[in-house]
Amino acid sequence: MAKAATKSVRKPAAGAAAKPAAKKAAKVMAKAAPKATAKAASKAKTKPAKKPGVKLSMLRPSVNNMTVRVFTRAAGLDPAETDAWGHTRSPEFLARNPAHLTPMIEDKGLPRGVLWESCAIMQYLANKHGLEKFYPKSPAKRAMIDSAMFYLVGTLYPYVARATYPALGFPQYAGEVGHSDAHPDKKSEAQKAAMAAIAEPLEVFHSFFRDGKPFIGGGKNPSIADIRLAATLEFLAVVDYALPKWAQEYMAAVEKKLGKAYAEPAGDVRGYIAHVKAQATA
Ligand SMILES: N[C@@H](CCC(=O)N[C@@H](CS)C(=O)NCC(=O)O)C(=O)O
Repeated sequence: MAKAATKSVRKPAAGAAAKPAAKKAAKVMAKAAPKATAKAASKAKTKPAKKPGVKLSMLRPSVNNMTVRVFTRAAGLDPAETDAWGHTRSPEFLARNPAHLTPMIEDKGLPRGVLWESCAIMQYLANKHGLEKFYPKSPAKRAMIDSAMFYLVGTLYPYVARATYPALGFPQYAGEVGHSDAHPDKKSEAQKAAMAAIAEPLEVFHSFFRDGKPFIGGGKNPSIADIRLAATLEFLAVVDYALPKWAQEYMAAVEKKLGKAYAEPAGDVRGYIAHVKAQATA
């Protein structure tokens, strides 16, 4: 999402919808607690300390943000999230982050105190906390993850943005037909061309990067590149893009492996898509 998107669209209702279920779950947990044995309690005490929390500024409907929200949860980094909706161009935000982009993390160890770009954030946090499960250390394996992520951000994502942003109500990038005063037919043509162009890079992720394995990089678990890809594909639901069977199964496999860490942030994106679709048909 770019530019004034934060002003032109409303917040999704997904968070609110998820609350009763969370309350119910908390109740069930509280009921079960007294049954825990002393043995279990002492075991819990010896559990390794939780990794420090990550200060994250984010926008709920965005898949760029969903990427880091999923990763921090899956990695047990306990994100302390601030909703930046409507604040990304405030003088305070711009003073720290002149690119006005989210996701953005704050960390004293960083030369400028903040870091944006979803992939750079995941790489930094994985490096800092030694999370090899998500970002393998071997240079060759790591290079494949990096290549997949650069290819996604540089090639696949612009097509996804041009195909979905008009339906999402997000502004298009300057210099593109969607951003111009062109006739709506021309804009629709451009949107359809972008949608048609998605198939090729998508297939590259399947045939080259996955290469018959469940996940990019060949591991048993989703890597940071898988989180980035699965989150990106979530947006395509807004234009009813017919994902190939492998991609549907792949997204389900990423979600199954990551569980709530994936489902919770995905719920915000899906809730927003349901909201804009309902508005379009109303
Ligand atoms: N390539 C970046 C894209 C970040 C981006 O476009 N962020 C948008 C939300 S999707 C944003 O924060 N826009 C607010 C603004 O520009 O004011 C990433 O992967 O993090």
